[in-house]
Amino acid sequence: MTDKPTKSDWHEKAAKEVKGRDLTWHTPEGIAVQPLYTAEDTDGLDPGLPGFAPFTRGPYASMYTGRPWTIRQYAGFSTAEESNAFYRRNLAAGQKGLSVAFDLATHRGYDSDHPRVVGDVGKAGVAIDTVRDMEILFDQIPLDAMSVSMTMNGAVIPVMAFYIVAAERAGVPREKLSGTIQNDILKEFMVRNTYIYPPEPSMRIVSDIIAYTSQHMPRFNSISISGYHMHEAGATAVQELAFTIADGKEYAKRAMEAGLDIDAFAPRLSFFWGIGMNFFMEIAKMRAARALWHDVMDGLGAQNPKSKMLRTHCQTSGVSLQEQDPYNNVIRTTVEALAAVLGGTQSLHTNALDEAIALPTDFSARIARNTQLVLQEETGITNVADPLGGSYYVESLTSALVEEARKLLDEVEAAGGMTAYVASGAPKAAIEEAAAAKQASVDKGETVIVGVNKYRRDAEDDIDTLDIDNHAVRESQIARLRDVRAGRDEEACQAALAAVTAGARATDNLLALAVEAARADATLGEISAAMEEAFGRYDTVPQPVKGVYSAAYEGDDRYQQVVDGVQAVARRLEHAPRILVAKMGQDGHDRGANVIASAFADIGFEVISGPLFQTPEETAKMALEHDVDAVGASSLAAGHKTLIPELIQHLRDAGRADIKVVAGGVIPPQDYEFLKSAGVQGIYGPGTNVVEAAADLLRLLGHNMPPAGEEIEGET
Ligand code: MLC
Ligand code: 5AD
Repeated sequence: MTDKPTKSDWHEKAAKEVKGRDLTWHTPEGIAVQPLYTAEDTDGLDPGLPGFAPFTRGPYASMYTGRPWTIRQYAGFSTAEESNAFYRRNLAAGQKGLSVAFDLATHRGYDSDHPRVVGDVGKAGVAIDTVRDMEILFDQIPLDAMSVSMTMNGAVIPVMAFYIVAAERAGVPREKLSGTIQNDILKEFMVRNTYIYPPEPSMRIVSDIIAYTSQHMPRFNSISISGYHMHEAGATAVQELAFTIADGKEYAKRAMEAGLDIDAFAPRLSFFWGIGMNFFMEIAKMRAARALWHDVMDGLGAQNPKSKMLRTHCQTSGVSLQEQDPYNNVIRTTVEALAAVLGGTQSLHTNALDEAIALPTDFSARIARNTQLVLQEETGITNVADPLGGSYYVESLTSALVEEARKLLDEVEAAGGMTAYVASGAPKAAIEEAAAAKQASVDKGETVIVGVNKYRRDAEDDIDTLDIDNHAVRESQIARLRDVRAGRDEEACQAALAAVTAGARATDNLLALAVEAARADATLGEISAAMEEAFGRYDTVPQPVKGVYSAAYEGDDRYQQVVDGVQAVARRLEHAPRILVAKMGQDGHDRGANVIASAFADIGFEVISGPLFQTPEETAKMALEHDVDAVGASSLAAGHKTLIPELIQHLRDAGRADIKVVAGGVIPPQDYEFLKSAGVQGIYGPGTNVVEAAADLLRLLGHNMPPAGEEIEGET
């Protein structure tokens, strides 16, 4: 009888099979994943049991055997009437919880009639200006039985107030409301960008909400501490874990400093992860998060086990989905949803297949929802709690992530906690660096995306997409605003708004004051402005990272060809070609703009990064001031048809039709002709190779740039 083979026997045999090739996989997290895991790797690792500290294996003992995760699809568009109808259709078809997506005007505290938001009303979410809108949004939906998540951070005070007052008018007292408010401002300053006020008053708003809900709304989760947006911005799993857990710790500490008992609010803190294609990494991330959070809360002195038990929502990754060959997105979302579920999520949103093009249609929303229904009702996955528990690989990876995240958590702690760390700009820069490295790896084909940088089709099929007539939505919102303002007791309303401003200057609970203002029919813009009077509005200028692209492309011929092209154009123009990377409207998704800005700067362009939230007029003015050769407008929130033509008009009016305008981001192919006839000279959708986009811009600037793989025929 031969001896039982050992791990080193395996290594020897495998090495022979692959002729000595190194099989270690170095992940973006800096973890060296081995080609095989055995019991040796989990020696000394004990993940415990589901429902017991440190909850690595899940917050509940029975997990999905007792109750499956909540199918909670994030949705909202157009008017409250249209979104309400969409919600009710979805609930009838098997969705279990609601999740409201607000438009960007609402996020940023502007009523629909504000001149800065003309391109944004009703576009990326539903427009909510008044309690009346909120009542319509939940018409015939029983708020004492339905849990409702609201993704709101900037204008969180008026939105919570409207929700409470709308429920009250429907006969449901606030004590009975169950759901979640996102209320996570730190990640807004890092990656999502829908802040309104400066960091300090913003942090106070978070605490005020935690205080109010812990006192009056026992079933309501006061916050959804979100890693999702970091994930989407390009963060590694370790960054997402560490920064999110550190955010949570910061909120808990603030609430304690405000005099709250940790066990009075901590059981209602909840989390939110983004789930991408790195299957086992994502599962391990969710398990590691629970263990890390347990220890953080333990360290802060929590006694109640529920205070230390991390419950989470997950959303499959938007950036992992592609415009090219979009049915592949169904496959990606299924794999990601499976990871979320095997990681033990409490609630899940699955993205629609048209994610990279537009908001979901009834059709794409159905497929997305059914992805979860099939997992829940056809696969048997729900019959065992934490089915991957004890997997050598998963347990090892979980433990490696805990270890790596702890190092980063220590760094945050050494910097004085997350508010200070965010203010230093360090986490944003680290995430942007990871994003640029990832983009370079995709552009070089090292990271494969099927149908995009490999197996690309010659032609794409058309798919139906949702288009929203934002002019019509804006008109109807303006009419309702007029109605509400005409019907209210103006004196009482102004008094309530003055009380909000006074309370903001003092230390009164802002949500309690806003509930009074909402009862007096103050609008979202008015309540936000009342606080802005005390707090001011916050602005930042993007600072793209440098050198990541050039480093990743060192020695690459095509890259060098484009760099040479830029230099040739520079000789002709007698200056480096100047490009303004612009973000117009209230769309704060700046990953794409930042990646473009850092790559183009590395390639040799002079890049001016415009601030977020510009009007087309402001962008045109900036283009003229800097005398740029081109403007690249990045749009991910559907404002492109309104904002970009307006920009071009302003440039023409100023006699500068020669400035090239190109567009990038989430732009449906159906809109390409419209934009081109409006004067847009290049359109770069998701999946664009950044180096090729630069080559294309050189062509627009009159340079004889050959296609990839060909020699230059002679300089212009
Ligand atoms: C659950 N329960 C169980 C159980 N499982 N009881 C016994 N045995 C089990 N196995 C109980 C729970 O205790 C709870 O009751 C109730 O059932 C509901 O379960 P839950 O786990 O609390 O689920 P849910 O209500 O769905 O809440 C999940 C959550 C919450 C805690 C993660 O915060 C949530 O729903 N978040 C969603 C956030 C969201 O949708 N965000 C969208 C972001 S989109 P009790 O009595 O304890 O309450 C976005 C995009 C963008 O951000 O950028 O715009
Ligand atoms: N409806 C549905 N999904 C949306 N998302 C954003 N806005 C909406 C909306 N109004 C999803 C997309 C996006 C992520 C942030 O949330 O998947 O990538």
